[in-house]
Formats: sequence, structure tokens, C-alpha cells
Amino acid sequence: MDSEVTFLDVGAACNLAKKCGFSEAGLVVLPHAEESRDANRFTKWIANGHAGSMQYLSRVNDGGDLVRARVATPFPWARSAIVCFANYHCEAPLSTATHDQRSGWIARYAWSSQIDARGERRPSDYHKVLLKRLKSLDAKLHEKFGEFESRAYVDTGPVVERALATAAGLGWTGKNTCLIHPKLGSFGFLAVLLTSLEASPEDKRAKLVDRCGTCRRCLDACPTGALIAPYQMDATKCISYLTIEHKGAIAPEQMAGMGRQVFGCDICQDVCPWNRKAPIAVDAELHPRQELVNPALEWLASLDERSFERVFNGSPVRRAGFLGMRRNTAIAMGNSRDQGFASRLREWAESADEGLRSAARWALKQIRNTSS
Ligand code: B12
Ligand code: SF4
Ligand code: SF4
Repeated sequence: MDSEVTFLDVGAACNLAKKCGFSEAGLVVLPHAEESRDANRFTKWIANGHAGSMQYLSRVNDGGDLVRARVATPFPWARSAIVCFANYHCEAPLSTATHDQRSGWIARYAWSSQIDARGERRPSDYHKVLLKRLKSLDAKLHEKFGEFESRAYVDTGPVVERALATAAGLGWTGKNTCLIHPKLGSFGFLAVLLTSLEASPEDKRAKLVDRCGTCRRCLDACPTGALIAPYQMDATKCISYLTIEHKGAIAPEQMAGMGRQVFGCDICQDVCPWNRKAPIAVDAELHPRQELVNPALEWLASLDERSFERVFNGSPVRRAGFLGMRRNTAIAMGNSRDQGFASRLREWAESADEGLRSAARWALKQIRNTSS
């Protein structure tokens, strides 16, 4: 233990985070200056029903407080947070670039892969990849500071990561609600290490100002109206929610807007000028799989449960589930208006699964309406 070091300082924290494989990092003293504002925004978002069926977001403690609204509620010992950013931008085309409606779109963040111990390329999942990096950062800090309390989270912890990232000076919240780093853009994952270490007060970074200006490309491009106002999303309308989080049948009025997105959605980031010059990530553990870029709908439809497991085991795509992906594929087929999908859809229209059945029946109707 280094007895000279009493405070965690931003330079040291960021350097260590970069050594552990992150593209960028910031440090925030807790509670931070804008915690009450952010807690109010989160509370209002939940009260408006914008979280839909994602019940884990609206969990309350015995005192009735929303667990996620303030870091101090679940983690009263937390004095600082190191917020890390891992770039996942890559060379592949944008979702908005293709006009081939017979191909689907899987969100860029889910393309990742790495070479396994046997030398084979296998799907990777950012949750696991980045948690390992956060744990190594945690271990390095323990070497330096000795005993202290800490928790490492990538996506799944009870914290609003984008609020912490903004407070840590990593970027600003765009009108599409994404955290935008001024140099790296928004195709980046966030990972948070909460610690009981006091952070040096003079290390507080100046918060980055909003650089969206008069732009509103994301609001105009969102096909389902999920961005209900600048900086505000109703997740129940977002294609990412519908294709990944929402289980079962999707309302017919929502299916047309989903276009060809079969897992997640990148539209409001693909149109964002801040992603145009963003550097390409070189990350062996998050290497894009070409077969997931503009995948043919017919290929996705042809996967049976076993081959689905082979292709997606270890990948974030597995979260949607086999039948969920079939449901999403059926909707994309309907939106393609391509007659060639009719026989596959007729088969699915008799499925025992309500989500798939209703999607396939809706899709057949779209195709029939086009041909009549
Ligand atoms: C639930 C969730 C979703 C939901 C809801 C998304 C949402 N906008 O709230 C759904 C399923 C739709 C979703 C989609 C996606 N998600 Co998501 N998601 C989460 C999760 C688990 C919680 C988010 C949350 O608490 N939302 C509630 C709202 C209130 O909070 P927020 O939007 O995160 O926070 C900011 C804004 O709301 C803003 N705000 C609110 N009101 C106002 C008003 C004004 C004036 C201003 C300026 C700001 C403002 O303040 C908050 C802080 O700055 C986080 C991980 C985590 N633990 O935080 C990942 C996370 C936000 N998701 C992530 C990703 C990658 C995605 C997708 C890109 C995946 C995809 N390609 O399909 C899309 C992006 C869609 C989008 N435009 O946001 C990343 C975001 C990285 C980044 N650079 O921003 C996160 C951080 C996961 C991670 N660890 O990397 N996600
Ligand atoms: S991810 Fe897609 S559906 Fe969701 S807000 Fe962005 S453009 Fe709209
Ligand atoms: S598209 Fe424009 S308004 Fe939307 S987040 Fe990017 S810069 Fe901001």
C-alpha cells in the first residue's frame, strides 16, 4: 500500500482505466453536484411509465425510494465513481445506408467476437468483456490503496450510468439520450466502478457542455417516435426495447415503424454527426462479426434452435431468445413486402407462440396488401 496516496485523483484513475483496456475514463465525486436534478429526471421517467415492462428499473427499497435514482440509496458508502468508456465503433456500414429490405439489422453493439482458447472465433458479450477489465482496475486500485469498498457494474447495476458519465465529464447527453464523447462519439459502452475512496476535490472535471446545438436529426429519423422530446425517450416505443426487452406479441401499430431492425436499433446514432468522424475501435475482444452485418432475413429464418444457439451463444443477441428473434424477423419480412417470404410466414402464422404467430399474420397481410 502506498501511504503517500490519500485521495483518488482523476489522472491516476484514468491512466489505470486505460491500462485495463478502456478508451477513456472520468472520475466523479459522490454525491455529485447535479444528483438531485438527475434523480428527479429518472423519477419522472419512471412515473410516466416510460420504462414499460423493465421492472428492474422501478425497484424501490423498504422506505419507498427508487433504488436507482441516487447512488447513495443502494450504496451509502460510495464516495467516488470511475466511469469508463469502451469504444465499439467499426468500419462496417451504417443501418441507414442499405436499401435491401431482404436483409435485417442487428445493432452494432451486438456484433462482437473474440478468439477463444482453442483459436476459434466465438461471439463475445461486452458485459463480460468489460466487467473483467473493471475488476482488473479494481484490483490495481486495491494494490495502491489497500482495503476499501467497491462495486463494478457494466449495464446491469442499480445506477444510471449515463448520468454518472456526464457528471464525470466524459461527454454530454445528446438529444437521442445517448452519452456522446466529443472525440469518440456515442458508439461506446459505459462501465462504472463505485468506490468508498475519497476523490480529490480539485480533480472535479468541468462538465462538458451540450454540443447538439440546433441539430435534431435523431428526433426526425426515429421511425417510431420514441424520442418524444429532445433528451427524452419513451422506451416503450423504442425499437431496441421492442426487439430485445419486450416479450410476447407486439402491437400491430408498432410493427410498421420497426422496419428491418431485428435486434436493437442504431438509427438515432447512425444519423448523428458526432459519429461521422469517430475513430474505429481496435479491440480484439469486441471484434465485429461480418455475418451479423446486414444479415439476410432468410438466413435468420432458417436457423433452428440448435443453430441459433451455435451462432448466438455468448452474444448479447441471445437475450432476445430464439422465438423473440423469429418474431422480429417475421416483422422485418412483413416490412420488406417481399413475396418470397410468404411460405415461411404462412408456416409461422400457425405457431403456438403468440408473439411469433401474430407477427407472422401481420407480416402476411402486408405482403398481400402489396400484391393486390
Ligand atoms: C434501460 C436501458 C435501455 C432502454 C431505455 C433507454 C433510455 N434512453 O432510457 C432501451 C432498451 C430502449 C435501451 C436502448 C439502448 N441502449 Co440501453 N440501457 C438501459 C440502461 C439499463 C438503463 C437506462 C436508464 O436508466 N434509462 C432511464 C433514463 C431516465 O436515463 P438515461 O437515458 O440513461 O439517462 C440520461 C437521460 O435520460 C438524461 N435526461 C433525462 N431528461 C433530460 C432532460 C434534459 C433537458 C437533458 C439534457 C437530459 C435529460 O439524463 C440522463 C443522464 O444524462 C442503461 C445502463 C444503466 N445501468 O444505466 C443502458 C445504456 C444506456 N444503453 C446503452 C446502449 C448502447 C443502448 C442502445 C444503443 C442499444 C441499441 N443499439 O439498441 C440503445 C440506445 C437507444 C437510445 N437512444 O438511448 C448504453 C449507452 C451508451 C451511450 N453511449 O450512451 C448503456 C449505458 C449501457 C452500457 N453500459 O453501455 N437501453
Ligand atoms: S434506438 Fe431507434 S427506435 Fe430507439 S430512439 Fe433511437 S431511432 Fe428511435
Ligand atoms: S443527431 Fe444531432 S441532436 Fe441528435 S444527438 Fe446527434 S448532434 Fe444531438
